[in-house]
Amino acid sequence: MADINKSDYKASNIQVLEGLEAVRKRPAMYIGDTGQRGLHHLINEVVDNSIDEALAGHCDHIIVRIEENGSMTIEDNGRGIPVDMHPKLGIPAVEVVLTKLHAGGKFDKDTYKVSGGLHGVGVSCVNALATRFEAEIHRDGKIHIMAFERGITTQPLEVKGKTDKRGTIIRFTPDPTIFTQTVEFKFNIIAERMRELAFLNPEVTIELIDEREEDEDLGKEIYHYEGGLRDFVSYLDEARETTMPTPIYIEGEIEGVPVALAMQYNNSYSENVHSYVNNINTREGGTHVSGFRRALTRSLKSYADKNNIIKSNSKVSISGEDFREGLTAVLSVKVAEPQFEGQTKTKLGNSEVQSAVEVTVYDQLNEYLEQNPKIAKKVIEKVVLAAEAREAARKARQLVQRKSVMSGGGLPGKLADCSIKDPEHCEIYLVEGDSAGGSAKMGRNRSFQAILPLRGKILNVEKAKINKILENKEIQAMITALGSGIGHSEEEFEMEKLRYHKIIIMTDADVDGSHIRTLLLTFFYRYMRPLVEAGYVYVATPPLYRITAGKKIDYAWDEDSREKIVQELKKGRRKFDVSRYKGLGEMNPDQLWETTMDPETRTLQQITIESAAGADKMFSTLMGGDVEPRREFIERNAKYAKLDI
Ligand code: 0RA
Repeated sequence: MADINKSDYKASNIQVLEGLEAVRKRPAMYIGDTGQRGLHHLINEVVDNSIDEALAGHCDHIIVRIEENGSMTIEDNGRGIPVDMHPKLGIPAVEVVLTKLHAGGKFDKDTYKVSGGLHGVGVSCVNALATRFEAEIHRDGKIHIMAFERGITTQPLEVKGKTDKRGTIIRFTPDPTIFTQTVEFKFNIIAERMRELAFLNPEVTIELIDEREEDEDLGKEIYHYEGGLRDFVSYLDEARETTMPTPIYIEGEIEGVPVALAMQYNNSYSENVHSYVNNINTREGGTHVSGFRRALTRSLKSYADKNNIIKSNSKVSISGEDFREGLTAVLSVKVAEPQFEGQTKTKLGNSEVQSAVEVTVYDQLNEYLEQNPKIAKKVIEKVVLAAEAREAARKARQLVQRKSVMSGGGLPGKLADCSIKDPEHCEIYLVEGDSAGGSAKMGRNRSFQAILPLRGKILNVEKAKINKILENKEIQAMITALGSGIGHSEEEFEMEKLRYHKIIIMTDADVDGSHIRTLLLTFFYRYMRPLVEAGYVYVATPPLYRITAGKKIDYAWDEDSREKIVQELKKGRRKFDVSRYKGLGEMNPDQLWETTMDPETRTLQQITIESAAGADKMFSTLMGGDVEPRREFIERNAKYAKLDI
């Protein structure tokens, strides 16, 4: 089909429209969902193309701008989308890229396309889901423009003047009839991804600008990290004390699989290994992660054996996880045709990648250990300590179990359990303090709501060892009440034994309350992460104010809504009284039920892990030992009242 006549052209055009129509009909199938996550996915879809240009060595600057009117502009200095005629379809290549499904990537196969990504559907989907979409291409000395509305061409490709620049500018306005929940772009959500991309691609500079923000300093961030993965690891460990002066860096390529890794040990007790395939966060791990783990274990073990570091009289047996306690690592591989598996399609399946990573890491880590004997010794001593603590924890865990068996039925005395037993319909409120616990017990619906009062502050789990954590009374009560056990692995954490599918943290709306909430969230994140991943953890939101006018009672959750209610009452010339709730304990059982516990009227905030790296960062900053980064973090994020973890 070398020659395409007019009717063929039309035919291919109709096909194109049908393709994008499918995207508009079932958007969630293409971008995951049509909520906040899907909305922000549109930006990633465009930026991924600019990053592809960078990976191919043609782009080093990307500007992402949230416009004052809420539209998005993404500008890069890549080659520009090709504008010449597509040999087969007889329409400009740019039109193919912007209107044909799955044509988003490159035409050549040499580059590692990001198109295998979470959804990887290409820019055409963004076009389909935008009320307006414009492409401005600077290429071959000319400015070319083309525009669309909901995927339909409204301005065919035309030349609009000369340029001495090169690159692509995409502007789009998300369609509110598709994104019915929200079309508001959130600076923080975009910032997290752009920072991550800048760490993973040290050759690029990414500017993020929020034109809606009046204060110019607050509305602009520039991400550029020459140290790449090393900088990423240092950033993640910013609030931690590290065991080595700089992260270990390993890089190589085996059988066409480029591997890069930065790692370092710190004095915390948790493992933080983040992995990426073609810039996509593989949260469920996969072959690249198992390759890394095997290399780490083998290399450290053989070094310890060779140098007689592990005392022959040491009775503890060291397991794989001991080598990863207090380890922060970022592993990034590029795979030409990635196979993604798992529940969220974020687990790499390609078997050839395991050995590529294992060989690269094993060889270079051995070399590092030989050259840095002092650090090597420190690391191995740490591993032995981890093994000993794990052994102690196992004993403590047995003790908790035995205790719960001895106390008959196994449930903690303070727990007011619900009467039905089907976990799917059961909720447990973790309530701060005995007095609030009392109100909650009286106010609840006892058929499906259980109450566990927690006294005072629980341990700061970021700083404590697992055996200490398990000795803590409040933690023990929580573990026995929930029934699932603790830990990350399947045999340790038993989801099927979980007794409630809603775990609701209910604390006072004050500083202490938020401290306790963060402590609990840290505990869940570190030791019961499957709960957070399953979306079972919630935070209750009690009101801040009660406004009484005669028999009428209103509640307000913030200053603005209080002001609104007060103004209304003033207009109606009614007498009223505003009182501020100092704590949950001040609410009577009915009020607590009505505002905070009744499924019909309450608002629960579901805790999600939006980005594993971001969440980890937040936890270490909020909970870690260093005061300065914590103060900075809170100041930086103060304007975003809600912390998304
Ligand atoms: C198709 C082919 C080529 C580049 C692009 C698309 C491209 C798309 C976007 C979207 C945003 N920025 C972009 N930059 C490039 C290859 C270009 C060539 O071979 O000259």
